[in-house]
Amino acid sequence: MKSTRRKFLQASVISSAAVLTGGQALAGSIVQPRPATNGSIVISTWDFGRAANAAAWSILERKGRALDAVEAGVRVPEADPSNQSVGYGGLPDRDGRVTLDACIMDEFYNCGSVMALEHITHAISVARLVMEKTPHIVLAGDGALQFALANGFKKENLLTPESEKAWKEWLKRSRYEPAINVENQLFRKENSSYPGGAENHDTIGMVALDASGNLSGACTTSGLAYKIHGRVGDSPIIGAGLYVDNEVGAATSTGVGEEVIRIVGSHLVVELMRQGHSPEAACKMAVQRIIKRSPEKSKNIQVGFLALNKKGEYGAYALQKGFTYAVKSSKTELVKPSKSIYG
Ligand code: SD4
Repeated sequence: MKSTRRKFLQASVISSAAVLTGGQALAGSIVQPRPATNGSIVISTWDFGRAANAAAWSILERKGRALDAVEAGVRVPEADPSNQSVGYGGLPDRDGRVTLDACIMDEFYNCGSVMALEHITHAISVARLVMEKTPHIVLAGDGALQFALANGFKKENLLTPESEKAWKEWLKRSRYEPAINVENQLFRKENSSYPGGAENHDTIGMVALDASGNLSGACTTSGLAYKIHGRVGDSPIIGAGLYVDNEVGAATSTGVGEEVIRIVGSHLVVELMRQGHSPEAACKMAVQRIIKRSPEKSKNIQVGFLALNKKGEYGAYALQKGFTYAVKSSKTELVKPSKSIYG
């Protein structure tokens, strides 16, 4: 009787430990707690993140890997011609060329990136191949295109008639005014003819936590409209537009990339979470760092950060009102306005 009860107790210790460890074998009696196996969550930038999250969720709900989920997720806006800041249909540079920036990062600090890639809709999948098939992290320009073509991608024309029309309209004044999603009425009034200006379209950054408790992230964009040919923003730069540290959390950014690069924004957010700050507080502190450097300039540009920690807690913060983000888990599906410093 006694020995049966002991066996039962031993069995329950092992099975509850197995739950805690996600089913992995135990070493001695030390239990390493890991997040519950049903805690998958995906978050992404802007309203259109909702459709992207749905694609990511179809992988996460089957206990798939966060890396696969974020790649599948951001491919949705990449293929959507109505989204003029990502992939196919993205607004071109000032020479009329659509150049894409993207990066991806997994739970082992593996990462891959493409910069100024032309003619390929799914820049994120090329970035993943750079990560998985080369000893490098970044491929840029012609080299990135050659690599994509050598790996079976087909050359496409990414400039849609709508984006070409917007570019031709812009050429009439040719003024470079990178005003992204600034919900500033005065700015809107003064710049109403700036195509692709104060609209709710932007980079997609996505981070996810999977059923095994692992984090990954992806970020993809056509970058700032009418940029100088060859300009690269924060989005494909590991640590700036995206960072994942599987011990702590993951973060991504959107907005004027130059300001994000200067503070290595996404890495900063992750390090602030490591110090114990919540995702929202970490994002706010990164935004404040941008303001500290350029208090006047920061009033007329947009930058937003979005973060997820290892426990599945998330948060965002932006310079300006108007930044939204989408969340999907087994309990929630929503699009939320981010808090902001101004407005
Ligand atoms: C960049 N962060 O290239 C991007 C801009 C963006 O759509 O978010 N654009 O600077």
